[in-house]
Amino acid sequence: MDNIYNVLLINPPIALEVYSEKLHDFWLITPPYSLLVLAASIIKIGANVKVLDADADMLSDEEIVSISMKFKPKYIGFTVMTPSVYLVKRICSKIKKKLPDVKIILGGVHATALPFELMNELQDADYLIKGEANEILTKLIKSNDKIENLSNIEGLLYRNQKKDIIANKGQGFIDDINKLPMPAWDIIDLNKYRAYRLLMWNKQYVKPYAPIFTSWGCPGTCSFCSNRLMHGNKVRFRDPEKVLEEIDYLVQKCNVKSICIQDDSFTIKKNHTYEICHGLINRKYDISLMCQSRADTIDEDMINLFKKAGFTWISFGIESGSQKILDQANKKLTKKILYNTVLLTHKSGLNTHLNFIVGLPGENSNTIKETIDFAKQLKSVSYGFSFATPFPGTKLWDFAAKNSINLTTNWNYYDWVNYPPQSLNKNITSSDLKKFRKRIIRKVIISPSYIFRIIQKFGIKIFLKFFIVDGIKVFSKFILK
Ligand code: B12
Ligand code: SF4
Repeated sequence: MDNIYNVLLINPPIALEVYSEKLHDFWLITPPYSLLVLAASIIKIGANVKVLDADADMLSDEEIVSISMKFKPKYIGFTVMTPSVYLVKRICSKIKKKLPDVKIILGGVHATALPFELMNELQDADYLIKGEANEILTKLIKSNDKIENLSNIEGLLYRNQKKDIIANKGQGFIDDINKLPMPAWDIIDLNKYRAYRLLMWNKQYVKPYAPIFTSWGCPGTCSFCSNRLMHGNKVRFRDPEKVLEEIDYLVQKCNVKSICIQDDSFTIKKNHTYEICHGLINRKYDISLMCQSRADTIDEDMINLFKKAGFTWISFGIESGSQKILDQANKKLTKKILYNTVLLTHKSGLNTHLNFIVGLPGENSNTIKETIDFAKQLKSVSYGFSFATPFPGTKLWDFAAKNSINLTTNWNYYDWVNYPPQSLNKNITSSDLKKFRKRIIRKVIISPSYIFRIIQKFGIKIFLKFFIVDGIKVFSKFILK
């Protein structure tokens, strides 16, 4: 490419708005992986890229504008999730006032789910890219913003001279993810990223922290999940050699101490998982590893291999203690499988983090009781209880429309942390849902058996530090209010 364009990719400062400064110190701070993957692709064609992690750096709008002005970008890209729509809108408008010629590009999950609506809502945005954006962004940067070039780029939305929104057909989807370069780890400082302190109480392994992906996509069809919309059902695997090379880079060059394999399920293709685990065993790195798995794709041999390879945690989506709700959510898993897998994981000495969802269609006080009983039976040391949130593009969103459930159009509410939940069950109110969640937490976590388990496993010092000091902060701000 002849011109070297400055491209600024911004991760919006969500944490500051949602969790506040006080709790920022406590939360997971994860590198903006999506932006680093995009950065690597456009660096290859000569772009001069800066990734501004306004989230990790807790930047104010003014600081973001000032950094943008200094960098003099031709393009500024934002990743947009549903609850960050208004935040991105506000920042775009402030940037455009100071830099009227800059071209603003939107991408990410919400941009893919409701592209036309988002371009309408964010009048300061010039472009929007649907789906996996690497190739499309490369074409856009090469297009020189000429309309005749733009009209040929599939998956792109832009504005014509009359400012009408033009939506090209298609959506970005990368068939061979092995062709992508390694994320541009060298353009950020990994020292500022760290794993959830609650999961990594051994200080030595908290940071630097990095997520990696060994595959994109998930064959699952769960009603509450946005991943299918973004990455499709066809799972694409990275060559294990490339994955191990990336881990080598992160450990040897960036001194990373904690890695989360963030695939939707790291265990769906046995050979792939085994090859990576054997590579890790040979390397003997002193790091902490965790991954996410679907309970029906992992067995005792694999769990034992994880243990040998240095994994300390596996995260499972359990969702509910009611088989009826699991079936209705299209989880395609039985409670028996979930129970046996979690048990096997604990037997091997690995810890589990178990995710549950409160308020899925079919929820009532009986199913809540089933969830409480099941969560207790599973005897984990870490649980997450979020509210069922009907994100655009999910089957829950369609369910609400089909059942005439009025959903709010305020995107801030599509966040299971800070706002009252929306009910998907006609006879249950938002305040019932909050009560249900409190009940679950009280019975499962603030219970003598849980406290005993934690002290037995991690000792009284860890219990006091993480579960009393930090726990009270989190509980009082979000969970019990
Ligand atoms: C890591 C992660 C986070 C991290 C950091 C996210 C970040 N900014 O990097 C944290 C913990 C902060 C987070 C928070 C939340 N998350 Co989250 N998260 C993820 C996760 C697990 C991985 C993201 C990732 O790196 N993917 C890998 C990359 C390669 O894919 P990608 O992100 O889709 O990026 C590609 C495209 O989207 C596009 N793209 C992305 N950004 C941009 C920007 C531009 C300019 C362009 C052109 C293109 C583009 O190109 C990329 C490369 O091809 C995904 C699940 C998943 N598997 O993707 C959920 C996911 C994105 N999160 C989700 C949710 C629900 C949330 C929360 C709402 C949870 C909550 N608290 O209620 C919050 C939202 C915070 C907020 N207020 O905006 C949903 C999205 C729902 C939605 N419609 O918004 C997902 C899809 C999970 C799911 N199974 O449904 N999340
Ligand atoms: S919830 Fe997990 S298993 Fe279900 S579709 Fe999403 S990523 Fe796949």
